[in-house]
Amino acid sequence: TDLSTTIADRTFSNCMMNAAGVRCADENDLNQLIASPAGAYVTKSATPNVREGNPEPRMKSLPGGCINSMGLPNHGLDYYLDFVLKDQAARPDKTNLLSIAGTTLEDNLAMLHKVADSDFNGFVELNLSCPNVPGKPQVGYDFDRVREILTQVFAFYDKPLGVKLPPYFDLVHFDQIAAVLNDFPLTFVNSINSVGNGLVIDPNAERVAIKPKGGFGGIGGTFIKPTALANVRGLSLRLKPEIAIIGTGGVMNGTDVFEHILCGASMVQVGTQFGFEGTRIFKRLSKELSAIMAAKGYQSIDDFKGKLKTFD
Ligand code: FMN
Repeated sequence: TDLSTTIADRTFSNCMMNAAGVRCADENDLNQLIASPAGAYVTKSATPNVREGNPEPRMKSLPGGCINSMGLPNHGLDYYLDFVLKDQAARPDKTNLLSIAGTTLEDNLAMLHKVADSDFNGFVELNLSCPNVPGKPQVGYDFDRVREILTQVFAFYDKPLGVKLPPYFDLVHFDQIAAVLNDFPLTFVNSINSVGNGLVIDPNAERVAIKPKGGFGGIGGTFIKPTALANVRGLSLRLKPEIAIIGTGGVMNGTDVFEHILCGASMVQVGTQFGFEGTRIFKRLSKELSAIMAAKGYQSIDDFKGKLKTFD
């Protein structure tokens, strides 16, 4: 079976990759992804300068999921831009993703100017959904602000760019965000980031599980799959066809990848479970997805992408 996928004019040998923030923060992590069967990698969301992130404990693993409030610890844009440029020179036929997450519009514009002025020709993933910067709102929940940011970005940025979105929970919000996104030449949207501001507690200690923000944090893993699928499906039904969808959230096994693609994803990212298993997960997921496709007689992901059935 053929697990390759295409976004815009770029072909990826495998439709699975890591999700930003998990095992992609330094050269060692990224080189492991390069050596794996993943179809691409995305770098840890970068800010203009190095950030240490929030105090520990800032992440807690749970059976099948996790809560985190990392606070964007990263090496700063220059580090990741340098890495992707060197990789691009070594493997010019590969497309990878550079995630950026300014905590202000000015930071995002400054970083995008730097990327625009560089030789980077991969995809930028603009993270509009950082729930873990104390005191800052999630841009993705402010539709006018999203429009303002994208207006300023596309005024000068003309390389392939996508946005990483938080989850939406109301069908009217799907309509509203899609109406904004459809007005811009986006290459992709990535849905979803962590489900924001969950609370995990330790009943024995009668205490929260992580230190930042009084214990509130983003939820990932199996808990969030129905929300992720709803967002991939909801956006896939509303976005113009030129905007590809990257499906993220709750992927543990090949069936989960299959379901994301049925909902309309062209590429599927794995966060929490990739954190648990490391790069060998891509071999397992590929095997599991291939087995499902073979049993159903599907040769390529286009045979079932977006073809979810309803009762109507
Ligand atoms: N998403 C980003 O866009 N940028 C980040 O820097 C980022 N950091 C994360 C750090 C951790 C420890 C985790 C668990 C998630 C992070 N995420 C970040 C969100 C993931 O990319 C992903 O959208 C989310 O975890 C849902 O996928 P999952 O259910 O496979 O974990």
